[in-house]
Amino acid sequence: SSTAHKPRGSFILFEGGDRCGKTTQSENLVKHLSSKGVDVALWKFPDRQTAIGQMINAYLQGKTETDDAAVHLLFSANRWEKRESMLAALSAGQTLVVDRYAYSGAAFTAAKGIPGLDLEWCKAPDKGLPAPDATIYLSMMPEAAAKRGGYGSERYEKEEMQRSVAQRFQDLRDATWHTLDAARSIEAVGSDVTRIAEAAIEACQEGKPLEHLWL
Ligand code: Z5A
Repeated sequence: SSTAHKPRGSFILFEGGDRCGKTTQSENLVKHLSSKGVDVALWKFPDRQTAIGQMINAYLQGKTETDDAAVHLLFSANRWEKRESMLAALSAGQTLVVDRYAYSGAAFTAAKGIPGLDLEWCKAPDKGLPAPDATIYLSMMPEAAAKRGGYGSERYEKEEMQRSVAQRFQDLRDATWHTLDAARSIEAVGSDVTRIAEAAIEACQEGKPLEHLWL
């Protein structure tokens, strides 16, 4: 009868502009950690499966027009609706590798430059969400990212918007932040990612508490 408490999982977040390699790196990281016996799951925001996520999906695909403030709050609600299962997984010892989160939320809306919707306004609805233990920002010039097969056809996939988003991301840097040069090879970026993730997992095993975002 062991009373040993299983350490919590770590919350490892990928952020960055379009085509910077978040999907590639997050999938590779999950494969690597699984092969080492780490209990790990891959999450992605927006979660397009929920009712709110379907509204976001229609907006991103240009099928609906939604007020910019309203859609910002939908992206935030899409994180809040996942909060309980996120906390449950982490406290059960599962590490979560997450592709985009509230930093994308704030950066994309603030990048639109709409009066009133400044960075502080954009951050407000996400205050208090579970905070990442490590944020891996895949940094890349939008012109270089565009060469990776060109941008897709979704709403924000335009070079000028991506440049503005990159500036807002810089304003959001915090203590969890690790900036990686994402223009390098998949392997070179991946070995930095592995090092950062393993350090974050170890810190959680040693008792690092989960924090609340932007409080
Ligand atoms: N958004 C928002 O407004 N508010 C919010 O709160 C949230 C999001 C959460 C949808 O996001 C949009 O929602 C997004 C932000 C906004 N708009 N934009 N832009 P998404 O995550 O669903 O979509 P995405 O960010 O555009 O993902 P993506 O296009 O799939 O990009 P990626 O995951 O970063 O890249 P990738 O698929 O790994 O790689 C792209 C290509 O490059 C692919 O062919 C790879 O094989 C290749 N690649 C990857 N790494 C390399 C290296 N190192 N060298 C060469 N080639 C590479």
